[in-house]
Amino acid sequence: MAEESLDAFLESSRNLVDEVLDRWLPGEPECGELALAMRHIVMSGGKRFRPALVLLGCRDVGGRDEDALGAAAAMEMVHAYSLLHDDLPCMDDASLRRGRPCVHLLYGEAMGVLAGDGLLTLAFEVLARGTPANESIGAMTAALARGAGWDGMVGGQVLDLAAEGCEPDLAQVREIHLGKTAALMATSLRLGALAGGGEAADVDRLELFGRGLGLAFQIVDDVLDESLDPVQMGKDTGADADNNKLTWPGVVGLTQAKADARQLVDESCAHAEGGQATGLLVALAEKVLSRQN
Ligand code: GRG
Repeated sequence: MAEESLDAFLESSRNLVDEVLDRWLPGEPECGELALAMRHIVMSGGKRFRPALVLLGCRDVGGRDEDALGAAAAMEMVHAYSLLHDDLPCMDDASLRRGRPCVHLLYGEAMGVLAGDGLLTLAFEVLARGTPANESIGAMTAALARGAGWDGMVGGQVLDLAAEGCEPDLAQVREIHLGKTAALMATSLRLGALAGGGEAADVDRLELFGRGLGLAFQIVDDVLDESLDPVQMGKDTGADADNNKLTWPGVVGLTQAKADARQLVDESCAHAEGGQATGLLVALAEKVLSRQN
Protein backbone atom coordinates (compact mmCIF):
# COMPACT_ATOMS: atom_id res chain seq x y z
CA MET A 1 0.00 0.00 0.00
CA ALA A 2 1.36 3.47 -0.93
CA GLU A 3 2.40 5.54 2.11
CA GLU A 4 0.13 8.48 2.97
CA SER A 5 1.53 11.83 1.77
CA LEU A 6 2.79 14.29 4.37
CA ASP A 7 0.15 16.86 3.41
CA ALA A 8 -2.67 14.31 3.78
CA PHE A 9 -1.29 13.24 7.16
CA LEU A 10 -0.95 16.83 8.40
CA GLU A 11 -4.50 17.66 7.36
CA SER A 12 -6.00 14.61 9.08
CA SER A 13 -3.83 15.19 12.16
CA ARG A 14 -4.98 18.82 12.38
CA ASN A 15 -8.66 17.85 12.03
CA LEU A 16 -8.42 15.14 14.69
CA VAL A 17 -6.57 17.35 17.16
CA ASP A 18 -8.74 20.42 16.57
CA GLU A 19 -11.83 18.36 17.39
CA VAL A 20 -10.28 17.20 20.70
CA LEU A 21 -9.12 20.74 21.57
CA ASP A 22 -12.55 22.18 20.87
CA ARG A 23 -14.19 19.48 23.02
CA TRP A 24 -11.96 20.12 26.05
CA LEU A 25 -11.66 23.90 26.01
CA PRO A 26 -14.14 25.72 28.25
CA GLY A 27 -17.02 27.58 26.62
CA GLU A 28 -18.00 31.20 27.04
CA PRO A 29 -21.25 30.84 28.99
CA GLU A 30 -19.60 28.76 31.74
CA CYS A 31 -16.45 30.79 32.22
CA GLY A 32 -16.76 34.03 30.29
CA GLU A 33 -13.68 35.97 29.23
CA LEU A 34 -11.31 33.29 30.47
CA ALA A 35 -12.79 30.86 27.94
CA LEU A 36 -12.61 33.47 25.18
CA ALA A 37 -8.96 34.18 25.96
CA MET A 38 -8.04 30.47 26.08
CA ARG A 39 -9.87 29.80 22.83
CA HIS A 40 -8.38 32.89 21.15
CA ILE A 41 -4.83 31.56 21.37
CA VAL A 42 -5.58 27.86 20.82
CA MET A 43 -8.16 28.00 18.02
CA SER A 44 -6.26 30.51 15.91
CA GLY A 45 -4.51 28.38 13.32
CA GLY A 46 -0.93 27.55 14.05
CA LYS A 47 0.88 24.74 12.33
CA ARG A 48 -0.12 22.07 14.90
CA PHE A 49 3.43 20.79 14.55
CA ARG A 50 3.76 19.30 18.05
CA PRO A 51 0.51 17.27 17.85
CA ALA A 52 1.70 15.90 14.50
CA LEU A 53 4.92 14.77 16.20
CA VAL A 54 2.90 13.04 18.92
CA LEU A 55 0.79 11.12 16.41
CA LEU A 56 3.85 10.15 14.36
CA GLY A 57 5.69 8.94 17.49
CA CYS A 58 2.67 6.74 18.22
CA ARG A 59 2.38 5.43 14.66
CA ASP A 60 6.13 4.77 14.51
CA VAL A 61 5.82 2.15 17.27
CA GLY A 62 2.65 0.63 15.80
CA GLY A 63 0.08 2.56 17.86
CA ARG A 64 -3.25 3.98 16.66
CA ASP A 65 -3.96 7.72 16.39
CA GLU A 66 -6.73 7.46 19.01
CA ASP A 67 -4.19 6.21 21.58
CA ALA A 68 -2.27 9.50 21.30
CA LEU A 69 -4.94 12.16 20.74
CA GLY A 70 -5.12 13.18 24.43
CA ALA A 71 -1.33 13.64 24.46
CA ALA A 72 -1.42 15.51 21.14
CA ALA A 73 -4.03 17.99 22.41
CA ALA A 74 -2.14 18.37 25.70
CA MET A 75 1.08 19.26 23.85
CA GLU A 76 -0.72 21.91 21.79
CA MET A 77 -2.24 23.42 24.95
CA VAL A 78 1.17 23.66 26.60
CA HIS A 79 2.60 25.18 23.42
CA ALA A 80 -0.28 27.69 23.22
CA TYR A 81 0.23 28.72 26.86
CA SER A 82 3.94 29.27 26.16
CA LEU A 83 3.17 31.51 23.16
CA LEU A 84 0.62 33.48 25.18
CA HIS A 85 2.99 34.06 28.11
CA ASP A 86 5.96 34.71 25.80
CA ASP A 87 4.00 37.57 24.18
CA LEU A 88 3.13 39.30 27.48
CA PRO A 89 4.50 42.80 28.19
CA CYS A 90 6.85 41.37 30.86
CA MET A 91 8.34 38.96 28.29
CA ASP A 92 8.58 39.87 24.58
CA ASP A 93 5.81 42.51 24.69
CA ALA A 94 4.50 41.35 21.30
CA SER A 95 1.39 42.56 19.48
CA LEU A 96 0.74 39.92 16.79
CA ARG A 97 0.48 36.14 17.10
CA ARG A 98 -0.74 33.72 14.45
CA GLY A 99 -1.80 36.74 12.42
CA ARG A 100 -4.11 38.05 15.17
CA PRO A 101 -3.76 40.48 18.10
CA CYS A 102 -2.16 38.94 21.19
CA VAL A 103 -4.42 37.84 24.03
CA HIS A 104 -3.24 40.58 26.43
CA LEU A 105 -4.21 43.28 23.91
CA LEU A 106 -7.78 41.97 23.77
CA TYR A 107 -8.37 40.80 27.34
CA GLY A 108 -5.68 42.51 29.44
CA GLU A 109 -2.44 41.30 30.94
CA ALA A 110 -3.91 39.66 34.05
CA MET A 111 -6.33 37.63 31.93
CA GLY A 112 -3.40 36.69 29.68
CA VAL A 113 -1.49 35.25 32.63
CA LEU A 114 -4.58 33.39 33.87
CA ALA A 115 -5.55 32.03 30.44
CA GLY A 116 -2.00 30.63 30.13
CA ASP A 117 -2.29 29.07 33.59
CA GLY A 118 -5.65 27.61 32.59
CA LEU A 119 -4.17 26.03 29.46
CA LEU A 120 -1.16 24.55 31.24
CA THR A 121 -3.28 22.90 33.89
CA LEU A 122 -5.98 21.78 31.43
CA ALA A 123 -3.24 20.07 29.42
CA PHE A 124 -2.58 17.67 32.28
CA GLU A 125 -6.29 16.91 32.69
CA VAL A 126 -6.63 16.18 28.96
CA LEU A 127 -3.57 13.93 29.04
CA ALA A 128 -4.85 12.02 32.08
CA ARG A 129 -8.50 11.72 31.09
CA GLY A 130 -8.21 11.78 27.31
CA THR A 131 -5.71 8.92 27.00
CA PRO A 132 -7.08 5.36 26.78
CA ALA A 133 -6.08 3.16 29.75
CA ASN A 134 -2.34 2.69 29.38
CA GLU A 135 0.35 1.47 31.78
CA SER A 136 2.59 4.39 30.73
CA ILE A 137 0.27 7.21 31.77
CA GLY A 138 2.42 8.00 34.84
CA ALA A 139 5.57 8.15 32.69
CA MET A 140 3.75 10.33 30.15
CA THR A 141 2.63 12.76 32.86
CA ALA A 142 6.15 13.01 34.28
CA ALA A 143 7.62 13.53 30.79
CA LEU A 144 5.19 16.36 30.04
CA ALA A 145 5.96 18.07 33.35
CA ARG A 146 9.70 17.72 32.81
CA GLY A 147 9.71 18.82 29.16
CA ALA A 148 7.54 21.86 29.87
CA GLY A 149 9.13 22.81 33.19
CA TRP A 150 12.28 24.08 34.87
CA ASP A 151 14.53 21.54 33.15
CA GLY A 152 12.86 22.05 29.76
CA MET A 153 10.92 24.87 28.17
CA VAL A 154 10.62 27.19 31.19
CA GLY A 155 14.32 26.66 32.00
CA GLY A 156 15.20 27.53 28.39
CA GLN A 157 13.13 30.69 28.58
CA VAL A 158 14.97 31.72 31.77
CA LEU A 159 18.34 31.21 30.01
CA ASP A 160 17.01 33.19 27.04
CA LEU A 161 16.05 36.16 29.23
CA ALA A 162 19.35 36.02 31.13
CA ALA A 163 21.34 36.05 27.88
CA GLU A 164 19.78 39.22 26.47
CA GLY A 165 22.55 41.60 25.48
CA CYS A 166 25.32 39.02 26.11
CA GLU A 167 28.27 38.42 23.77
CA PRO A 168 27.39 35.89 21.03
CA ASP A 169 28.24 32.37 22.19
CA LEU A 170 27.14 29.29 20.26
CA ALA A 171 27.18 26.86 23.21
CA GLN A 172 24.89 29.24 25.12
CA VAL A 173 22.49 29.63 22.17
CA ARG A 174 22.39 25.84 21.81
CA GLU A 175 21.40 25.41 25.49
CA ILE A 176 18.69 28.08 25.16
CA HIS A 177 17.22 26.56 21.99
CA LEU A 178 17.35 23.02 23.35
CA GLY A 179 15.33 24.18 26.35
CA LYS A 180 12.86 26.70 25.02
CA THR A 181 11.97 24.87 21.78
CA ALA A 182 13.50 21.39 21.40
CA ALA A 183 12.34 20.13 24.81
CA LEU A 184 8.64 20.28 23.85
CA MET A 185 9.29 18.64 20.49
CA ALA A 186 11.35 15.83 22.05
CA THR A 187 8.59 15.40 24.64
CA SER A 188 5.96 15.21 21.87
CA LEU A 189 7.74 12.24 20.31
CA ARG A 190 8.26 10.61 23.71
CA LEU A 191 4.58 10.94 24.67
CA GLY A 192 3.46 9.59 21.31
CA ALA A 193 5.77 6.58 21.53
CA LEU A 194 4.66 5.85 25.11
CA ALA A 195 0.99 6.19 24.14
CA GLY A 196 1.56 3.69 21.33
CA GLY A 197 3.12 1.16 23.70
CA GLY A 198 6.67 1.52 22.30
CA GLU A 199 9.70 -0.31 23.71
CA ALA A 200 12.09 1.85 25.78
CA ALA A 201 14.74 1.88 23.02
CA ASP A 202 12.23 3.20 20.47
CA VAL A 203 10.89 5.81 22.91
CA ASP A 204 14.46 7.08 23.44
CA ARG A 205 15.30 6.92 19.73
CA LEU A 206 12.25 9.00 18.83
CA GLU A 207 12.95 11.51 21.59
CA LEU A 208 16.44 12.03 20.11
CA PHE A 209 14.88 12.60 16.70
CA GLY A 210 12.62 15.27 18.24
CA ARG A 211 15.48 16.96 20.09
CA GLY A 212 17.62 17.44 16.97
CA LEU A 213 14.62 18.44 14.91
CA GLY A 214 13.56 20.94 17.58
CA LEU A 215 16.98 22.55 17.54
CA ALA A 216 16.83 22.81 13.74
CA PHE A 217 13.29 24.23 14.02
CA GLN A 218 14.45 27.06 16.30
CA ILE A 219 17.47 27.85 14.09
CA VAL A 220 15.07 28.18 11.13
CA ASP A 221 12.83 30.36 13.34
CA ASP A 222 15.80 32.65 14.06
CA VAL A 223 16.59 32.83 10.33
CA LEU A 224 12.96 33.66 9.47
CA ASP A 225 12.79 36.27 12.24
CA GLU A 226 15.67 38.07 10.52
CA SER A 227 14.45 37.55 6.97
CA LEU A 228 10.65 37.86 6.81
CA ASP A 229 8.06 40.54 7.54
CA PRO A 230 5.28 40.19 10.16
CA VAL A 231 2.55 39.46 7.59
CA GLN A 232 4.51 36.52 6.21
CA MET A 233 5.26 35.19 9.72
CA GLY A 234 1.92 35.99 11.36
CA LYS A 235 3.83 37.42 14.33
CA ASP A 236 6.18 40.30 15.06
CA THR A 237 9.52 39.83 13.32
CA GLY A 238 12.87 41.44 14.02
CA ALA A 239 11.92 40.96 17.69
CA ASP A 240 15.12 39.02 18.43
CA ALA A 241 17.29 41.96 17.39
CA ASP A 242 14.97 44.46 19.11
CA ASN A 243 15.21 42.50 22.37
CA ASN A 244 18.98 41.92 22.06
CA LYS A 245 18.38 38.14 21.96
CA LEU A 246 21.14 35.66 21.34
CA THR A 247 20.27 33.87 18.09
CA TRP A 248 21.96 31.21 15.99
CA PRO A 249 22.46 33.45 12.91
CA GLY A 250 23.53 36.23 15.28
CA VAL A 251 26.50 34.04 16.22
CA VAL A 252 27.38 32.25 12.96
CA GLY A 253 25.65 34.33 10.26
CA LEU A 254 22.62 33.48 8.08
CA THR A 255 24.40 31.19 5.61
CA GLN A 256 26.08 29.04 8.26
CA ALA A 257 22.86 28.93 10.30
CA LYS A 258 21.00 27.43 7.32
CA ALA A 259 23.81 24.89 6.82
CA ASP A 260 23.72 23.96 10.54
CA ALA A 261 19.93 23.41 10.38
CA ARG A 262 20.44 21.15 7.35
CA GLN A 263 23.08 19.11 9.16
CA LEU A 264 20.92 18.76 12.29
CA VAL A 265 17.98 17.52 10.22
CA ASP A 266 20.21 14.94 8.51
CA GLU A 267 21.56 13.75 11.87
CA SER A 268 18.06 13.61 13.38
CA CYS A 269 16.72 11.58 10.49
CA ALA A 270 19.18 8.79 11.35
CA HIS A 271 17.06 8.34 14.53
CA ALA A 272 13.93 8.03 12.40
CA GLU A 273 15.21 4.84 10.76
CA GLY A 274 13.76 1.47 11.66
CA GLY A 275 10.26 2.44 12.79
CA GLN A 276 6.84 2.28 11.14
CA ALA A 277 6.54 5.98 10.26
CA THR A 278 10.05 6.68 8.96
CA GLY A 279 8.86 8.18 5.65
CA LEU A 280 6.52 10.70 7.29
CA LEU A 281 9.04 11.63 10.00
CA VAL A 282 11.73 12.33 7.40
CA ALA A 283 9.28 14.28 5.20
CA LEU A 284 8.23 16.39 8.20
CA ALA A 285 11.87 17.08 9.05
CA GLU A 286 12.48 18.26 5.48
CA LYS A 287 9.45 20.54 5.74
CA VAL A 288 10.99 22.22 8.78
CA LEU A 289 13.88 23.37 6.60
CA SER A 290 11.68 24.80 3.85
CA ARG A 291 9.00 26.39 6.05
CA GLN A 292 8.17 30.05 5.50
CA ASN A 293 6.23 30.78 8.70
C1 GRG B 1 5.83 31.11 32.76
C2 GRG B 1 5.50 33.64 32.55
C3 GRG B 1 5.93 32.36 31.96
C4 GRG B 1 6.37 32.34 30.69
C5 GRG B 1 6.75 31.16 30.02
C6 GRG B 1 7.83 29.11 28.56
C7 GRG B 1 7.67 30.41 27.92
C8 GRG B 1 7.15 31.55 28.67
C9 GRG B 1 7.98 30.61 26.66
C10 GRG B 1 8.46 29.51 25.81
C11 GRG B 1 9.45 29.99 24.86
C12 GRG B 1 8.94 30.07 23.47
C13 GRG B 1 7.66 30.77 23.14
C14 GRG B 1 9.72 29.56 22.54
C15 GRG B 1 9.43 29.70 21.10
C16 GRG B 1 9.22 28.41 20.44
C17 GRG B 1 8.67 28.60 19.05
C18 GRG B 1 9.57 28.45 17.88
C19 GRG B 1 7.40 28.93 18.88
C20 GRG B 1 6.71 29.02 17.56
O1 GRG B 1 6.23 27.74 17.27
P1 GRG B 1 5.43 27.45 15.92
O2 GRG B 1 6.19 28.05 14.77
O3 GRG B 1 4.09 28.27 16.15
O4 GRG B 1 5.15 25.99 15.85
P2 GRG B 1 2.61 27.97 15.64
O5 GRG B 1 1.89 29.29 15.79
O6 GRG B 1 2.67 27.51 14.20
O7 GRG B 1 2.03 26.93 16.54
